[in-house]
Amino acid sequence: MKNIVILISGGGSNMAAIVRAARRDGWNERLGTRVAAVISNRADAGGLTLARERGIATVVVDHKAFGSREAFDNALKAEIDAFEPTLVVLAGFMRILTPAFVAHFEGRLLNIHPSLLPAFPGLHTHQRALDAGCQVVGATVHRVTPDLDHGPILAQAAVPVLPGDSAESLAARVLTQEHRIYPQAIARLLASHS
Ligand code: NHR
Ligand code: GAR
Repeated sequence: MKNIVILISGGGSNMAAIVRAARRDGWNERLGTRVAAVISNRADAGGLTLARERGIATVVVDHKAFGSREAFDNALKAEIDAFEPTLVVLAGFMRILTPAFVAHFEGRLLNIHPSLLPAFPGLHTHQRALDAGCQVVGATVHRVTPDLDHGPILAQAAVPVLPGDSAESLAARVLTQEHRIYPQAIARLLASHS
């Protein structure tokens, strides 16, 4: 069985989209894959409730309980390793990961970022795209490397910026596309593993 571990910090709608696709498209039967666990750095992440409702194991590793990024990453690494994952999927996970953590999971770490990379790495992407006058924005699925939001691109989707858009309305339009391309990219990767 190939295990997927999903890391979240918030609402978990991308996580839920992946779980939905896994069940709808029979990843268990077709790809020998299951979502084994959802891990959050925040105990109050809404996505934890969604995961529990779906019968998925959940773990909290609170970054505030650790004195350094290295200490947090080591604890997180141990919790993830317990599930022997084939893929570790960042889905709205908000902590920058250390080079040692990234090296440990090399080739197994993916992220979805809410911009058309290489434009707008980092935070507040939608406001920055509006401020720059972008007419097209989107989301990118990429491999995680030590260099933030700069890993090889696996999938992208574009959406238009419409008159009167705010960062919030743009984020919502992009998010619906994230829910489509992230499960697709993961399924494609898993199929190529077997
Ligand atoms: N880690 C590495 N090494 N490489 C990447 O490409 C990563 C990563 C960790 C997370 C997601 C990324 C995004 O898609 C991601 C990609 C958090 C921050 C950030 O500044 C930036 C980018 C991303 C995630 N985080 C602050 C920090 O100090 C905390 C912000 C908060 O807690 O709200 O870690 O956008
Ligand atoms: C998504 O738009 C994701 O791309 C973004 O946060 C949202 C999480 O939503 N990720 C980042 O900004 C990472 N820094 P979700 O929790 O509902 O999946």
